[in-house]
Amino acid sequence: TAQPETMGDGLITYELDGDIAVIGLNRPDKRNALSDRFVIALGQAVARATTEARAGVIHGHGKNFSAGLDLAEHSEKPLFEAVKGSRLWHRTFQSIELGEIPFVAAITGAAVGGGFELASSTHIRVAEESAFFALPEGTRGIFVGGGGSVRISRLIGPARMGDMMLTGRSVSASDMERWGGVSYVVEDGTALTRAREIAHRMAENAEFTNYAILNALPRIADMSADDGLFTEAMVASLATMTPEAKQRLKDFLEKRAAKVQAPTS
Ligand code: 1HE
Repeated sequence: TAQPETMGDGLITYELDGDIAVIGLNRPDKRNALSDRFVIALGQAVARATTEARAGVIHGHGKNFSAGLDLAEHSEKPLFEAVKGSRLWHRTFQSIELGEIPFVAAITGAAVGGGFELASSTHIRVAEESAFFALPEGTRGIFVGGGGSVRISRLIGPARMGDMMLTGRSVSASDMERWGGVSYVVEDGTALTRAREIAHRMAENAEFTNYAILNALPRIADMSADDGLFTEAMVASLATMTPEAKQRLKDFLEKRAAKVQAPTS
């Protein structure tokens, strides 16, 4: 394991741990509030991880994942700058969601507003018991601008998202799990460790399959059923043609590959 280094004037920590990249949001004094510079640095770290690693983790230094949009910076913005800011977030988060390697978010403390939007662009969310989620845009007189109206809405449903935005209430990790917004709730102090384990596991998959999971699944979800099934047949057949698939299928048939195990918990 290499020592973590910093990127973006210290806003990001970056560590390569075998096949996985661990990206840390590193502005704990402002609860990892996301300025434009911060989002640009995150995008650079994601691009780097994509060339160096087979899976990634995103976590927050300090007690919180992220307090969302940097409200100090946002309040100064003229209209068109706000549009461009939102589109920067869209590009950056899309480079995660529809990228080349899967990411896990390790969520501690607050995942609020844009912080929840960032988490919703990753592929798996691990939250500590004391983590909480909120969309206080209504309270602040603004609106989600980091892709939340699409991603959070699809994850937990527009009615629940609307409730969170209308009431500004905090939702616990266990309620968010029930809503489908997080996949794992873990003991406090263990989210990063669990996220790393999951990332290492994902990194062992065939690269093309991971790529297809990231890029085919959300697109097929947007298609008609008939178009989706046709696309699925094409992607499935392409995957089977890769040398990795041929080797892995052979390994299974010759009893060299791990079997699927019954769940442990
Ligand atoms: C910030 C931000 C921020 C904290 N922008 N500076 N997001 C919000 O509406 C959430 C606003 N933040 C909070 O509700 C709380 O800070 C937390 C629940 C996240 C954490 O509470 P706590 O008690 O640990 O920290 P704190 O004392 O409130 O904040 C510490 C410092 O961080 C303080 O600055 P200081 O100079 O007085 O030390 C805060 O001002 C600063 N800080 N959050 C700027 N968000 C693309 S569109 C997305 C739209 C949104 O994301 S809307 C949601 C915005």
